[in-house]
Amino acid sequence: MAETMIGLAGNPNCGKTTLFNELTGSNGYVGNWPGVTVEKKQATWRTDKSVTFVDLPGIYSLSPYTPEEVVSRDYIVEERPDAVINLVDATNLERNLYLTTQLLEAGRPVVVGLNMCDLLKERGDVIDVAALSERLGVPVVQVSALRNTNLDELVKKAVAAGQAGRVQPGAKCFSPEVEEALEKISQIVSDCCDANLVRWYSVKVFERDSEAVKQLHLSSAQLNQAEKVIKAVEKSRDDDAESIITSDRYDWIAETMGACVKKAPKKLSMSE
Ligand code: GDP
Ligand code: K
Ligand code: MG
Repeated sequence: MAETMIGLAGNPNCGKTTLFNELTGSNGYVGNWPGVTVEKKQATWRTDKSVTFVDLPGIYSLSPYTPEEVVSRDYIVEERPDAVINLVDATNLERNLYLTTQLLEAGRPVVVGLNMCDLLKERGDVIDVAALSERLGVPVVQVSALRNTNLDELVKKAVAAGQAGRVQPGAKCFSPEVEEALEKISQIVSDCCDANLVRWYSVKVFERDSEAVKQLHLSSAQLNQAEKVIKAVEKSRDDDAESIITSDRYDWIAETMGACVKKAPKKLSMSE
């Protein structure tokens, strides 16, 4: 079988280390990512040595502000693992999905592992996995890293996604006005990057993410053209481009929570 590289991405405390150790037997090589003191762990799957996992640092976003975020996004966008497993703490789904919406845009096939499903069950909350998968446009598997539940299925889905090499289009999570602006920007960037990264770079250009924009080598005419599109939306929303992107993501996530999560009815305590 061909070698498969799988990146493990997720928020801090979502259970990534527990998953990594369970999958690999923690036989992993531990070192640092080049140029930064951020730990890098990499090891093969116990079940099949042709599958290698890279444990990415815990992050809340793929923005360029911390070494952990930069390491993670450079790894996904530039080193291009075959697939990414996005481990999500299902008991904190709303907060965790913020990173998920960004990973979906990063140009690699994503499979979502809904972790801590044992705790979710205890609470009595129910996530409609099929509806969530439909909305994200990627496979979603309920797992428990701690109890080794469904981990093989999660990895098999990720290996299959990597071998198919089909990249999800990403969630259409922005307001119509922003989507329209991104469409215009995508026409500017599409000649300058891989087809799988057009959505990623369109959002990055809109956010004026200078690290990402640098990689596109746009002409000043192209940059001016993009700037006009961005400024028009900023004027109409009376907000800066980066905040517009963030707030649209959160609106879409709130809608997703409404559509996919049933909270257990609150139990009344004896004193109430
Ligand atoms: P990381 O920061 O993403 O590497 O998270 P860790 O692997 O360190 O896990 C954070 C905490 O969550 C630890 O106390 C784990 O034992 C716990 N944990 C991880 N996965 C699960 C799970 O599936 N169920 C439960 N109940 N706890 C889990
Ligand atoms: K931790
Ligand atoms: Mg960890």
